[in-house]
Amino acid sequence: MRSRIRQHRATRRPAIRDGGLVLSPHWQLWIAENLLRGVAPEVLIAGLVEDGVPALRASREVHTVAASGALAAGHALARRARQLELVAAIDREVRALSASPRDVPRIAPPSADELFETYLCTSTPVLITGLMTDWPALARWSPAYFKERLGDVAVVVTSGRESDLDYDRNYTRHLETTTMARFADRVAASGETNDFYMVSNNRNLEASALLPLLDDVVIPTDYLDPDRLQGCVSLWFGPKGTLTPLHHDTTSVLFCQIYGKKSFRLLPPQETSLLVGARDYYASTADLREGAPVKEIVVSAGEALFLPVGWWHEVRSLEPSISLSFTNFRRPNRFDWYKPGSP
Ligand SMILES: O=C(O)CCC(=O)C(=O)O
Repeated sequence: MRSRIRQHRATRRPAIRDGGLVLSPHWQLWIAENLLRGVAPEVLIAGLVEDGVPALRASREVHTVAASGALAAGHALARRARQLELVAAIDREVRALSASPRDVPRIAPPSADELFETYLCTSTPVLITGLMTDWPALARWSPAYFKERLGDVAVVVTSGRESDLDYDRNYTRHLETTTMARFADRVAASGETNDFYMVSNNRNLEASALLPLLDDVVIPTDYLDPDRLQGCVSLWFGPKGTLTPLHHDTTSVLFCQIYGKKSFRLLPPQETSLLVGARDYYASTADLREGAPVKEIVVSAGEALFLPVGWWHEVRSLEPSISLSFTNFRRPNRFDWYKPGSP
């Protein structure tokens, strides 16, 4: 039973005032949290006594917290949290029954119905091979091609990322305007680095100057609505070594790799409670408990990863890389309210 008690180190010993015991707020929180976790009052009283609080006083404190209105309100929320934890646990156990729980299935292009019914509606990531065989971009795109075709175009990139641990969340502090020629040269000349990267948030495809690039792309119109490209397609261009930290989006994404390779680490939305350090849309793989059901996959040029909304993903480029990501699905795809990392 004691193992269910969350151990708090008291910052100071309980203080005695006016002849009555008034425990520090730290201790009161300890009592309240453990009562909400279902620990019996007697166990908490015994814990306090063990720490030197006289038995009568310990009993009075525990029973006062137990009878408080705030705790009654907390009980309903704690019950709801326990239900959600159980839902996550059953989901985890059922997924673990899969013959290869860590794998992302690799399939030939599914019909739109199959993509939406089998993968979107069950929240299952899937790697689609052969979707892009007729894209001219596959044969053409490279840093040299971008320089030659669009060298004079002004682009926005992120730079100076390595001096900031929180570079992705703080991307507005790292904006730099350059030309496509200068950026392509930088990518071609650099070795492995995470210091500069053209990312989705740079919104370069929202300016008309880069739109001719989309002439090299054959939009899979069964899945995506070609009339809703504006604001729904993003360009990622950078050297080997870029790292997009663990985060989730509020849309599903069709991630198309055109040049180079990237590795993905994926964690289902149901496992968000494993990411104790999650803030806003971001978390860190350093937060991941050992044994967390992370899926890993390498996406090579010509392959597309369908990532259902809410899945946490961390993305590392294994080579100089160019990718496009699309969100204009022919199914509702705005889940802006989904913010499990909010305080
Ligand atoms: O390619 C990357 O670095 C990140 C891609 C990503 O996070 C996305 O498309 O949602």
